[in-house]
Amino acid sequence: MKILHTADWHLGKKLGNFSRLEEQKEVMNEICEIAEQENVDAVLVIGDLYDTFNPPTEAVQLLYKTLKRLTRNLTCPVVAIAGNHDSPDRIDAPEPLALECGIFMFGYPMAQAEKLDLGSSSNLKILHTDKGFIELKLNKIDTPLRVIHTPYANELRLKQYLGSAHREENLREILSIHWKDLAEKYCDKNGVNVLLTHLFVINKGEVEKDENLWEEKSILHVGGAQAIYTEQIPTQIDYVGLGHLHRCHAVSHSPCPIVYSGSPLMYSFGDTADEKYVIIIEKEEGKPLTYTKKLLTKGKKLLRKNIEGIEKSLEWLKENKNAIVELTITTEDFLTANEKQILTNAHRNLHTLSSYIKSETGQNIGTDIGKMDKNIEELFAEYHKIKKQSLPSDSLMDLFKELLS
Ligand SMILES: [Mn+2]
Repeated sequence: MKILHTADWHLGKKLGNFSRLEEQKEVMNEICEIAEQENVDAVLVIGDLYDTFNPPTEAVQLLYKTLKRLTRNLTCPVVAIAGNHDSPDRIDAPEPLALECGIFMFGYPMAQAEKLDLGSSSNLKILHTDKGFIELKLNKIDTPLRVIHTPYANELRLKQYLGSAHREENLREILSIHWKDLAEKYCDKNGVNVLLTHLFVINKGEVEKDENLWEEKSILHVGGAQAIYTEQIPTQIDYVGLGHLHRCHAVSHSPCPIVYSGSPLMYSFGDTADEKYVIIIEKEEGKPLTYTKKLLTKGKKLLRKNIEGIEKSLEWLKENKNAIVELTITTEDFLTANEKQILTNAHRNLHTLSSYIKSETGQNIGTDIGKMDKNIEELFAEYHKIKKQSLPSDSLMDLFKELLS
């Protein structure tokens, strides 16, 4: 059995004024080509299908077109779940049409697919469904694919869906029990068992050692759901497919591979992973499951750069003309309108241009456009102080962070 795992497509994403739709079309095409070349038996898309709750029509069409193409005429089922950027209702809405095509879309954590007959023209069959679970008979293989699916929901909602809103236990325990129940009921050695979720999953032992995690954590964890530990994964599971973090990496290989495929394109200047991948999972009977990363080659790089002086900046812009750029120039004096014009004209995808003024002693005496050395939370606090003559309260700051995440 061969399965393709991808996530965090963020269709409809814009970066300032830059639409990423053309790049997204190219990379969607590339993902379809890989699925066709590899002749995969199923595809998993693990959340953040769209970038916003209300995506543009073009993004919706690109999603439907891509999912439909991935099913290769009812021979390759696609399971897609909602991420924190998706409106669960919007993900659920196409269900009646999607099901007929072999596309299983789950917007809510306890969603259960209708157990319909896909007709005699396809070997694809739904063997079992339950709340948060589906078992499929694939086109060419007798071994069934079991999928435990837990789309994103914030902590409170996730607890509500799992029927435990009033209980004191933390989300971790409640999810563990939910997963364990499903795994014990449906997942034995006679099938391939995968668990899909769009949550923040960490290996408790590793987290202090991994510096990259801290940045991601501060962005993604706040206001969302509690981090899930790898030790909560039921032992029956052969592979955990994750979405949420945009860097392709395995969180752990115990009790099975627990893997973030990452996004197919670079979506933020803070994204330190400039190589993007999809994952191909392989499970042969009687052998342990393996997986490989397949490089994606489409889309622009996002580069954040500090350079001293205009000439060097122009040179660097020329060398990196295909990237989308956030440039800070250190200069002796504020940039003139003319200099700004020259720099802006030198690059098609100059997303942010700011300057950093250096005094003779080398000290910063002011910044020009935007205060790029401050983070957005500090800027928000300053803005609030100017508008309301006071610093924002903790609860307002929390709300602001949740919106950011
Ligand atoms: Mn995402």
